[in-house]
This record gives sequence, C-alpha cells and structure tokens, in this order.
Amino acid sequence: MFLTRFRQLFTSGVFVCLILLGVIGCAPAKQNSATYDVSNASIRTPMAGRTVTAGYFDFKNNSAATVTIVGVSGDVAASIEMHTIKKIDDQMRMRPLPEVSVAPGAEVNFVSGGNHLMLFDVQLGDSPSILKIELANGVIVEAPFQHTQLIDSD
Ligand SMILES: [Cu+2]
Repeated sequence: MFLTRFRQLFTSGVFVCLILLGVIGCAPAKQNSATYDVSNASIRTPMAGRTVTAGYFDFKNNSAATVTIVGVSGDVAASIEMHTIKKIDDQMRMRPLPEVSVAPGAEVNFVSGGNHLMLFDVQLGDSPSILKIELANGVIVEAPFQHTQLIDSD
C-alpha cells in the first residue's frame, strides 16, 4: 500500500515539486553570491584621452526562476548601457539591449564581439570597480570588475 501511494505521488508530479522546494529551501541567506554567479568581469582601461570603454562579464542563474537583467550601474561611470551587436545592411552595429532574460541554470555572456557593456565618462580607480547588476525581481548583484588593457585588434 505504501508503495502504491508513493507511486501515485511520483506520477502526480508532487515529487517534482518537492525537489524544487528542496532547491529553494537550500538556498543560503547570502542570496547574491550563491543564487547568481558573476565571473570573468572586466572593464577595459580607456584609451588615452577617451572616457568611453567596454565591460564584460558572465552571469549564471542558479535559481529555479528565470531572471531578467534590466541594467548595470556603478560609481566609476556617469552611465552604463547594455549593448548587443547586430548585422544591419552587412555591417555589424551596436544596438542598445534593454534587458536580458536568463533561464534557470543558464548563463549569459557579455563578451567582446557580442553583448557588452558600454561605460560613459569613466573614471577608473586603482582597485577593481564594483558594478551593480540590476534584476527585474529587485535583486541587485554587486561584482568586482577587473581593469584590463585594450587589445589592439579591437
Ligand atoms: Cu556598445
């Protein structure tokens, strides 16, 4: 009889819900570092005399819900925009990227030649810059961005 009931639970989908609840229940209180992982975060040191530069990072969603990145901000720049690169009339052009959705378990990459950050009126200090990645659910994920030298080929 126990087996039968267990099988009913299993087939009815309750078992799946229990697993999901378990995942949520195990999430530590330090939500920002565990639920969402930011890695490979960097800002290019602007060329001499320039104050506009690019930033990159990888964002991994370890939560059970889709999250949407709606913006990035920080004290080191007057404004920061998310951009994507699209082919328009056979030319690669930057376009504003209002938001990026990240499915549960998925990772989005802001990389050279793809989605990227544009930082305007940049004033980089000596230590890594702390940027705030703002999510539609109200969570703000702070991450240190290393400063890297511009590569000539770009
Ligand atoms: Cu851009």
